[in-house]
Amino acid sequence: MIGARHRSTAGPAGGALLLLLLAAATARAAAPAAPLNVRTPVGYAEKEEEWHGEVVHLSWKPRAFLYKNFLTDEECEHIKAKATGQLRKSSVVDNETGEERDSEVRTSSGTFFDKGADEVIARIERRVAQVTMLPVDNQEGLQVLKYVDGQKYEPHYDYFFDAKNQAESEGGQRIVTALMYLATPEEGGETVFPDAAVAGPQEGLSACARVGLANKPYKGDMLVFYSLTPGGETDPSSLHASCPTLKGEKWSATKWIHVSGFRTSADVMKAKWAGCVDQSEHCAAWAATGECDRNAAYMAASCRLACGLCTPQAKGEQPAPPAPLES
Ligand SMILES: O=C(O)CCC(=O)C(=O)O
Repeated sequence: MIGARHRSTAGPAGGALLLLLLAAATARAAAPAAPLNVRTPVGYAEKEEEWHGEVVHLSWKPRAFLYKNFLTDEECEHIKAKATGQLRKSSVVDNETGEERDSEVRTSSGTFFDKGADEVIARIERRVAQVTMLPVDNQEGLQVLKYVDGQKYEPHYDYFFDAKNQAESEGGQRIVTALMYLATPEEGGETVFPDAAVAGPQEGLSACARVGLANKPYKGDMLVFYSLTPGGETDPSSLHASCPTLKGEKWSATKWIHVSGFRTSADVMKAKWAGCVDQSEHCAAWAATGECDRNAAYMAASCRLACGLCTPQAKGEQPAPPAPLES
């Protein structure tokens, strides 16, 4: 109705305005799109932990970016060594039940590490949070995968179809995947988006990767892509696969990031740590700079774990009594 009233009162001046607007829209439509595959240096690097380096914008559909040399050689080797010995055949999530099950769609082997499993992993998690601009709280634990001898993961989405995995305590839907490469396979192993709107450069790709947009794994690089559109809808163009690793080894470490805190709600944490929890992800950093003494009352209420005022206990056990506070 509002639109109809506008049209009937437009008159000659309104018509001229309409023509101007149309001309402007046409000019905008004709403007060249920003080029893809350009390496852009980003980052601040003012603090020791801040990452700076080159980011390559790969595509808008899906929204995909490549962070060059995101991990150091030592970090890649550390994760592989830690995972070796606990690798198991990878499973998939059943779209209806949300339960894990075996499938020939995915033939790699892999393992998971809890968040903050060690200092190296915790540092990488903070770096991933920095560049994705989403808190560590929203990340799942680190998934490590190894592919050899033609192993692959056929096209799939990282967003969930079942209700269980989108529950509030699970952080809701997955929004971003941060896929870090821990090795450079000699042949194959590309991450491919068969339904991407643009095709990237094809040189050096295996046959599987010549459909849609592909990224060739290089040790240390991180591929970041979005499962949700900026409007919060699931994005079907994020369909992706790991092409068969034909020669050499492919290793990857994945961070799936949710729209809100993953298994960090107060209830879940309380059950896990029997009340011995930090209320803020900054507690450890505050404690390290002396806030437990300087700001004792606040820290005793909000950062009991980081200030060492209690001991985490398994569910059902009694937490240790808090140490007396210095005034
Ligand atoms: O390893 C890859 O390139 C893709 C891995 C993947 O699709 C996944 O773990 O969801």
